[in-house]
Amino acid sequence: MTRMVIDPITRIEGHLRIDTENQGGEIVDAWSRGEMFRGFEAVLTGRDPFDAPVITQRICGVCPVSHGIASCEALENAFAIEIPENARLQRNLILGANFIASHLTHFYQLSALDFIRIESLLDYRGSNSTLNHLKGWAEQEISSRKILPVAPFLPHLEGDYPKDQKWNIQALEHYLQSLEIRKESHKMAALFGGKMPHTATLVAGGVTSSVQADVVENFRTRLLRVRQFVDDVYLPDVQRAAELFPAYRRMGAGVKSYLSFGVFDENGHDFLPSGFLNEGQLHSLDLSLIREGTRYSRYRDGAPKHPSVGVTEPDPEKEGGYSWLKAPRYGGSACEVGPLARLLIAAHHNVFPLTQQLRRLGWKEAELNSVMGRHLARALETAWIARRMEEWLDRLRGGEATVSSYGPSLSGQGEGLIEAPRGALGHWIHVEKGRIRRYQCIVPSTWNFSPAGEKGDKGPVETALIGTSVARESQGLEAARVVRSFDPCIACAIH
Ligand code: NFE
Repeated sequence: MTRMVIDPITRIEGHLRIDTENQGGEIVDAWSRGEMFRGFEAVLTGRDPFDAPVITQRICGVCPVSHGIASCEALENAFAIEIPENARLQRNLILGANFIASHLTHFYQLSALDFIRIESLLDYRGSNSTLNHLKGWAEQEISSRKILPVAPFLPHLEGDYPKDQKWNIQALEHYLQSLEIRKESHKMAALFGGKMPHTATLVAGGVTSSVQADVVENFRTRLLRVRQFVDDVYLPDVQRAAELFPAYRRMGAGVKSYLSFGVFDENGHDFLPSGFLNEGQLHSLDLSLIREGTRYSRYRDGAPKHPSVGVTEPDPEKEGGYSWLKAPRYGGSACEVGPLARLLIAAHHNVFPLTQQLRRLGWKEAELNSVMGRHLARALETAWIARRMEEWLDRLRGGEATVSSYGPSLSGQGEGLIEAPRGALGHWIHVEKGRIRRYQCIVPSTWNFSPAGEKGDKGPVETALIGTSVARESQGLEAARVVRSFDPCIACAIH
């Protein structure tokens, strides 16, 4: 038995360490360890509740929109505030643009380098000036220090990269192009959000930006360009990666329990619906079944709690505590959340044509529970949302309200449940005498990267790692590929 430690896991958001025990070149046990505590719940306590959407957006620069909307919804739920249709649509558009930016960044900047042979840069003969610049840099590095690769394609673990030169070069070109497209989607979010990454317009009661025809058309033009890239480049690139790495259509299978809170409110129902999918059976959500435990977390112990009564009391030296993440469970089950969960649940609701899409692409549904399955689900979801965004644009009404008025409220309790790019996100607020008495968040990566639960049951990523073959234990590339397929954000997960 050997111990493998990857610390830090790079090309992710936040501070994650993975420990595994390996036997015969295969992972037989795994520990997911979130490494940095910040304490947003403590920051929020005692403050004006209407500051929460501003403060909670600072949990993360990748998915701030989801935190902002979840926080607004928690306040609206606590104080019975209705929002106008224009606000609902603008929130969908800001969030949709953020989903696109997040998913593109995850594939190209964070994950694709796991599947590209960077040395191919030395044979580049094309006219892309940035790639030629990087090639020159790589040649210098090789002659002086004998090392490759070069920034920004770092760090790069040794392993089984493809020999297909066309793929390697094209993927590097797309890496650079995607930065431009990501910028477009950021600008789209800023058109209604005021600025990005942390928007200025999300408030309890709606969105403070009015609907202007030139802004709508500006958004539409950028959306067209983004859609073209997603359909013609991103989705085919994911397909090609899956062809080049067929073993990863089996590797990294997770817990087979999927959770979604539902997202993109279309006047009472969600475009991507909520649900709990367990062993192929879809159940409607019962939020009272959520508990967060801390048995193996660096927090003071106690029975697992519903987030409406949750507490966050750090205990850095706790015996047995190996992560700063808590351990959320739904009805006692560890759940995978994120694009794969959303698409499977949407397919079970018959609102996403998964079977047709998979047939078109040559996939079997059973292959989705894998590293490549998660990448494919993310790309399919991006295309699906981007298409729907045109309809949300069409439904905006100039001259009509975007925010509702409401009187001051001094007490209440509420929850805001939404999907962030990485999965199910919940904010729970308790207000007393005009101040926040308690605030708790359960965040997508907390579900996915959870440490063991009360009974020692492993979290979703820990489960997905077990059974993974590792060719070079000093590198751990295969484990890193499994981990990155979940798109970790440990800044969010610990908050
Ligand atoms: Ni920091 Fe986030 C998303 C949220 S994370 S990126 O998506 O909420 O797990």
